[in-house]
Amino acid sequence: MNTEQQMTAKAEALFHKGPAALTKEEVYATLLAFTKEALADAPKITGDKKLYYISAEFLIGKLLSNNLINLGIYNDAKAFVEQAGYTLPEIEEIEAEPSLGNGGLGRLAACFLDSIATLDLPGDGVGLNYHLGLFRQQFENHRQVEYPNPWISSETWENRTDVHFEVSFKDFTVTSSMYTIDVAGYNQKVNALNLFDLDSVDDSIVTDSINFDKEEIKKNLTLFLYPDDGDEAGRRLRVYQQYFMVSNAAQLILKEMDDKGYPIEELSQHVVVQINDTHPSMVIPELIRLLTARGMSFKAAVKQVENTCAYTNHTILAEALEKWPSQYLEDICPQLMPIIKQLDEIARTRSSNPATAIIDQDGRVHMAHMDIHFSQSTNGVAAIHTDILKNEELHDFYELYPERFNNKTNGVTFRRWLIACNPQLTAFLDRKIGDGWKQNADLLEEFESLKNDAGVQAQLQAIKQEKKNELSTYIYNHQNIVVNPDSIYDIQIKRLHEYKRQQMNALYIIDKYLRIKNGEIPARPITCIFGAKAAPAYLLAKDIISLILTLGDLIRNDPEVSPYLNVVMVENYNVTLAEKLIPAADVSEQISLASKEASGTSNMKFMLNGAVTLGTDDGANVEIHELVGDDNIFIFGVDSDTVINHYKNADYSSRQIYESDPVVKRTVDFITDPAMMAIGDPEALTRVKNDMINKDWFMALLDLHAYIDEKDKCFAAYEDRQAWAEKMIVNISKAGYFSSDRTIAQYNQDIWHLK
Ligand code: 26R
Repeated sequence: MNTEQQMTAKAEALFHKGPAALTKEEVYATLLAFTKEALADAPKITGDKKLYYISAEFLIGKLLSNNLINLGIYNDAKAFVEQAGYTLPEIEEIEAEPSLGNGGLGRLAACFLDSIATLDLPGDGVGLNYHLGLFRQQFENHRQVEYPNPWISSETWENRTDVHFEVSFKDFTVTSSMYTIDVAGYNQKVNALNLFDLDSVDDSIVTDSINFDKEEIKKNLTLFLYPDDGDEAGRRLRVYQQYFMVSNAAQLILKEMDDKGYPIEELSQHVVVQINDTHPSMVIPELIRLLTARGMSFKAAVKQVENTCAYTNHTILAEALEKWPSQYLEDICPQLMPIIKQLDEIARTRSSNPATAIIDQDGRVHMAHMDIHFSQSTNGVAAIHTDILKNEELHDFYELYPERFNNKTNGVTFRRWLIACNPQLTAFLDRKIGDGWKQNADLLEEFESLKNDAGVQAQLQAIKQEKKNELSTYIYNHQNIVVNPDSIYDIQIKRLHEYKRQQMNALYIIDKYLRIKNGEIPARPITCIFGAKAAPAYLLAKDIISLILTLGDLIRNDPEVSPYLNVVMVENYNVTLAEKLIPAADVSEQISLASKEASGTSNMKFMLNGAVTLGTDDGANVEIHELVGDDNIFIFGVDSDTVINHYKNADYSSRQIYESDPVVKRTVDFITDPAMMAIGDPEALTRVKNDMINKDWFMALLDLHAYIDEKDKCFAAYEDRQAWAEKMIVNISKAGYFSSDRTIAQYNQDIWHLK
């Protein structure tokens, strides 16, 4: 029997009918069962040393297509589905997207698992099995409203295991359960993503929207990803989650050491722990605690753990650098405090600089400080970010441990972000340069030699058009908004945060609107597309969503402007939507305030799919800029040194810009124009405007002029269709560097040393 016949046989066994009689749901259930069995039968990746990638987030996205591709049975499944009278995209719609991440950090962890398995490296993910994950976003009256997002059903990729650990909190002890999702590499071998949970967690305690009793830990521990930390109870719940995660991780590590017969004295020879931002940092004292409980001396345990752990920093935003009051730890996991105090003493013997202490004078525990002192490696996620860590944010630590600091520029898996989401471009590349690039992404460079080939240019543009048509249909079907497929698709998709400056994009749109009203008609219609969730407690971020939704409505209802300009915010932006948006983009908006975006990863996905970046010299944009050259990217704005100096000197005044620059003034004032106030939420609009004038912490007004000019230049460049196609080709051909296979090879070479 060939694979397609085996799938048919599976359907017959499950549903007692032939393919033609199957419902969509039955086709999905058949493929899920078939693929899970194939995963269970696939060889496990093994080795003398194993990586544990501990992360509070794994934003894995839907798994069906990804698994079919990596197992090499995509075409068989496609034939099976078509025999049943459906298409694969229709079947994929049945699958619920696991919502186990917020954004970049979680999605990076998912790309990494794919590449770790693909490179045949033994490495498992360890995290939490959030029942409701990140909230589902709905728009109501031009506002974001949050709803629970239950994603676990009987039809799941998860396997419940018989692994259980006891985790003791101050007042009670719980027993965990481990669920495993198989992670297949492109070589058809598998690692695991291990997600811990608590059987007593009760989804029914969620009352209205996403509110729940934060005190009932046994019922709420793994309910949500990062519960709202706007209040004290929310912050404490986060500490409960983090300790639960790392205690399970540490116990799993030691159990697997035991199972393999390795003595714990050899921990660092057989285990490497990558700490993904500071959320898993307590794994350091927890491992030390467990090792000493088994008889190892404190000194030896510290040495083993220090040699085993490595830490990745993903942001320089002060509010994201976790500092837990020691009272929280005393109240939740008091067994760690004596260890953390001793680590603080050791740190103080290594440096007398109070800025590098673990426990500060206010009794707060600085998680990143503990990571840097007690691990082998601290890395940033793009060259400029690592430089800022070394020279500014973590400079005192860099002086203490220069050899520990290193850069690992992020990457993305091309299996999901090209092969799965853009089969048309994949097939075209295969025809033009062969398919070796799927194993060795650097081979995409060969595409560059075709950049002047008119036939290649035309075919590439035809593929882009097809993806734009698909997106336009999707948006119409789901949000009832008509998007002109002949317009330029300008896309900004990422979490809503002031530093990412969606508000500056909105100001461009206002400026364009006013110019069109004034008779300045663009050469071609423009569609500005946004996708973003705002943290439920982040009021200003929600207000910016409100601004964008209001603008969209205003413009669509203005017949003078709507033929030329459209503004669409897609609802409930997630991985699945990103897979539809990215292949359809002409322009990739990467406009963070220089120095603030550690790397960005959508910038890489867009480039790989032939979009041209409009951005600041920030994060990985800097490296994209270097690779594609000035002619194939649109860069604007003040540089990171200028920004850092403004902060140091505290000399930035948005009000000064607002009052002295008439273009800025009329754009900002329009936010509360009567026409806007009549449609939108007047309070939200007023707050956004007032913040821009009086605070503008991320300097949107400083860069607004440069942004408007560069964006207009970019849209004008689009009109030279041949030159634009060349830019697309150069971007695709230089994207190989941003394969997460490259990133993971570097982690392994410099930090992990597996095989
Ligand atoms: C502590 C809490 C408030 C918190 C803050 C920030 C929780 C989670 C975050 C997410 C941060 C750490 C994040 O997602 N950072 C992103 O990591 C990506 C992967 O490295 C980068 O590409 C991206 O630039 C960065 O913002």
